[in-house]
Amino acid sequence: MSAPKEISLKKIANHVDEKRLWGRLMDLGKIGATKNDGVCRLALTDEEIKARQLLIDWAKAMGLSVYTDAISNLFFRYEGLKNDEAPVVTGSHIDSQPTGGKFDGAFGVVAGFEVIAAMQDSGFRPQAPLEIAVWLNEEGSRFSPGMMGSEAFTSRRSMEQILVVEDADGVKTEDALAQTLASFPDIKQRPLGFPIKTFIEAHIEQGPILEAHAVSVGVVTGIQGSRRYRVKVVGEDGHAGTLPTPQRKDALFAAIEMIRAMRHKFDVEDMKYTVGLFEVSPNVPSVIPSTTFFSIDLRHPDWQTLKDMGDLVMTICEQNKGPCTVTVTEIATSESLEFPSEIRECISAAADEIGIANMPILSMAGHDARQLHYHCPTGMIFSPCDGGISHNEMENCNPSDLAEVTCVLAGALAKLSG
Ligand code: HGY
Ligand code: MN
Ligand code: MN
Repeated sequence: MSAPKEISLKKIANHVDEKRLWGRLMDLGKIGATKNDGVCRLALTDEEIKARQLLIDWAKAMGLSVYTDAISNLFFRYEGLKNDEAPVVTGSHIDSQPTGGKFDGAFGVVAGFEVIAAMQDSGFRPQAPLEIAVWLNEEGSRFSPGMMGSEAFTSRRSMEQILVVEDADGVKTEDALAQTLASFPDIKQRPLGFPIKTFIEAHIEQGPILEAHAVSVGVVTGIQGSRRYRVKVVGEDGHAGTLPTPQRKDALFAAIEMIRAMRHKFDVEDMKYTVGLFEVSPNVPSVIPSTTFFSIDLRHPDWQTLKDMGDLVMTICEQNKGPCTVTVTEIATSESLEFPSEIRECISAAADEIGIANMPILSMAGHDARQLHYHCPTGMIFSPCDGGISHNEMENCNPSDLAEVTCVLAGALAKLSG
């Protein structure tokens, strides 16, 4: 199939098929579907293996070659006219939160398939090869912290550090990973960290801004910083009825004081403070809790503010520990970042050329693009989602918004692939 000399981005975009895009999203959403119309497809589970197989079937039907790597990232390759060049890559993740939606991550992967299908239908063959990446465990809801696939690929976290991580049942990442890789013995493995020309991730905004502006395409300027902690408070088990209050070492009440004190301290503009994971032991009605373990997720667009505030976590926990002991561990630190202006301009120019309204927007959520940013020129394109709702089974999108983002993605990838 030879590429015509010149092809307009509009011609590729005109071959983006909204129904095919939506149909694939719904088919993928059936894998791990919950009764509340959401998705629970945790990393390295049987559901995710089924989802991988679905993508591989799509890829083979489209004549794409399939690759993986030591961390089980998946890559689907559309050959270009110059295959010795580094590929232009798009994609995202297919793992979800336990009460996730059908679009977080999945849209970026399915949009990649739609872009290649539209290029094939329009007769466009890119200069550099084009690949769809599926990064392992972006969410980190089973094996934490997340972004394991993109961090291992970019060497921002070592395989050794990743493989020892255990889930709540004590299953090691190493063992779950081996099981997933063994499910696809015929897929060729490539080394981690191969050169990439450009990476563009399409994703839902997971916030209310695009919807509020009635704009269907967000050209992402960057990603706000985040700091993630785990706090362990240790007191002493005791009898709920007999132990006098002054003698108690109540790890639950100490944790509550810490969490409240931080909530007060972090109540500043644009700061996002979340305690999402909370464990109590022995977690029975008539025993004073001896141990609590909880997460802190702290985010802010301004890195200095986040640095200053995050540095107070340890002090505030110490100040509120009472008769207990407390251990604070920072498990992930991600500085605020700005995507290169030439990538952002390429995306908005593609949108303008195709005739789709777009606006700049900062990402409040974390994405694999954060890691790729340190590996190659990287950018993101956002779609609105209903009410900005995400990490929630109610997550929903408008098919035409997703199609418009996919048109812009196709245009940008065509331009970037030369
Ligand atoms: O937490 C995040 O920002 C991402 O959605 N996992
Ligand atoms: Mn995501
Ligand atoms: Mn998410």
